[in-house]
Amino acid sequence: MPVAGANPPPDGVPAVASPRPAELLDLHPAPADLERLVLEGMARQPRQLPAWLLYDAEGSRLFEAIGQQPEYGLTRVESALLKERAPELAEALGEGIAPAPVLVEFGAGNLAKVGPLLEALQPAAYVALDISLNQLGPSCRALQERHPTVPVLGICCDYAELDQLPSHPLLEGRPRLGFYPGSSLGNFDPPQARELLQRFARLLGANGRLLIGIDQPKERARLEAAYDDAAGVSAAFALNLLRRLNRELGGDFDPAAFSYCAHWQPTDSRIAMALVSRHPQTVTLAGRSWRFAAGEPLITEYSVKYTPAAFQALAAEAGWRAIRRWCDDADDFSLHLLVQADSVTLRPDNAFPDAIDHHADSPSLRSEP
Ligand code: AVI
Repeated sequence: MPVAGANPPPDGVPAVASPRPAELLDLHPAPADLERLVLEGMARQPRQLPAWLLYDAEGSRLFEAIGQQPEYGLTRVESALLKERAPELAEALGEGIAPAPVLVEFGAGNLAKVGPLLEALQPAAYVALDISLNQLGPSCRALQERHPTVPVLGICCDYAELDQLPSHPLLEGRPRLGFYPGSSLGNFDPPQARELLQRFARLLGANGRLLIGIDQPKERARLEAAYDDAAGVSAAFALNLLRRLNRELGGDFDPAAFSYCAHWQPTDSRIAMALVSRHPQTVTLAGRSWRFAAGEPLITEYSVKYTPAAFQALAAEAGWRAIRRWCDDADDFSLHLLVQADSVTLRPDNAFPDAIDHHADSPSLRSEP
């Protein structure tokens, strides 16, 4: 269902900056689905809610603020990689692909990372998938103005549940390249992450490729600080979930009765983020009562960190072949380029199949095949 496009320019004003308005499709889960998912999560032991629920309008704003905290380096490091390496990323991503592809970004958020890639790749269209309609609409319109030659389509949806991309003229008859930045794959447990990568392969179609950002394990103190920053933004982000539940599912959570914590769990190579009940209490949600013991957690998110080898093994289980990796100087974070395992990779002259094998020349950013 189309919900909004950028307003056309007023009469008499030529549309020079943007030849077409960004389009938006709204496939957000219905309130009934939200209630079912929350009830399922509350019945789990420990209680755990889907991470995408964190991203209402306020949650999206707070997540952007997390990206600016000194302790949370992921966003800065990935953005620098994308900016500095855009030409070679685009070349590797689009190598041998014809006609001009559609670039599909999963979990696009505020669309702040894709600019350099759009410039370098010049795809036939850009499709942004995200759960937050509030953020997606203005972000798509702003992006369309900055990149008037690339048609922009926003699709508000839970991309982890999408069986196919909606039919739309921009998506017809074009190869699809995927972009999944931010290490959001880490917010799914490994079996779900494998399924998600398989889903992306189906959504992108035969010969689809995927450029994906993956955060790596590092020292406990750094990780725990990144997910529990001194300014309290990560805590506010998690506590905002309770306000959303109160508002949308008639809950009576008292945010002051929960404390936020983020712990590194080395066995599972993940940060566990939780709201912990400060004392025994009963909460009403979706017309039911839920008892919390003192110290009982409500898991808001996990963030799994993958070494390059662990990620590449997971990708292989999902039918992808990792053909190249870019990382920062400290090797804290990687961008991996994946091709479908049964596809052949063509040299630019399309002469014969080969694995791509480039080497980095920048001292601060590295790449390996
Ligand atoms: C979106 N995602 C990759 C973030 C992460 O790092 O796992 C979510 C986040 N939650 C708290 N801080 C960041």
